[in-house]
Amino acid sequence: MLTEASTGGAPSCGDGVLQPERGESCDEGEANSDSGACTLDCQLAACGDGLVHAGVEECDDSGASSECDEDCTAVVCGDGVVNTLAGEDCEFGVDGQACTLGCEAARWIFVSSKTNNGDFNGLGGADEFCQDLADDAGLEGEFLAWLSGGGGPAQRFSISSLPYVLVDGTVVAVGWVGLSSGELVHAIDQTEFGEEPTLTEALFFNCAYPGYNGGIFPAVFTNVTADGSTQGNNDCGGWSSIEGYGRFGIWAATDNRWTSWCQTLGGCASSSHVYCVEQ
Ligand SMILES: [Ca+2]
Ligand SMILES: [Ca+2]
Ligand SMILES: [Ca+2]
Repeated sequence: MLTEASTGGAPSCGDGVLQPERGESCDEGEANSDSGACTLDCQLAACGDGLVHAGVEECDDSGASSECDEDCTAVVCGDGVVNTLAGEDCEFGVDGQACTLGCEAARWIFVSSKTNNGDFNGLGGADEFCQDLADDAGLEGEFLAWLSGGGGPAQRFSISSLPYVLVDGTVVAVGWVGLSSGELVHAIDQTEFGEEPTLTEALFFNCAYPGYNGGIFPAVFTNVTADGSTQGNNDCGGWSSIEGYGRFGIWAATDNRWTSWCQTLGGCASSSHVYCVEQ
């Protein structure tokens, strides 16, 4: 072991002798380096000390910066670490919060995995139906059903400028403006679990959609026009009856048929989906 006697000089950082009383937490002598395990100040390298420990740290800006995360890794969208200084709102797949794959804050939208006939116990029951499904799937937020009743979503929903995303992060529309434009970026074709919704079987007279026939369609209860307003009275008696007319959208569609496709007598007795939208 080296001692003061063997090195000859006064105790110092860099003499290769650990002197805690001098505030040293290490001393590797000439091997001390600001890019090594022991710094020139005789301190053990640490994330947050502002020095980059080569081979261990990717960066170190003494905390998060626009180019470095707090954990001394480079900023990457998708690494699970939210760095707001680098422009990240969120990280996809973290904490059940809606987020685009580009780390931009978003709102969830999905097709209910469960189906129900036109009797949801009223519009409020349909909203609860959506909220329960979102909660069970671990999706954060307040959810309402894309249905009309005393006004459509244009009247019922909070108007957001954030992208609406599916559970896998796919953007279907950018903000309310996109959602009510009659043209989606991508079909709303996933449930709250990211699965393909089932088809609806009903007495769809005079209703057609390419690729489907035989009275079985990728249908969703709506009674909502493409701009988010109420579409007539085809709302299964205020979503509280299995009788009367029901109006549907097509979850496979990106044009205005996604919400406004076909109405049918008897549709309210069929078991179908609703779109659920985070507010
Ligand atoms: Ca020393
Ligand atoms: Ca460091
Ligand atoms: Ca990140």
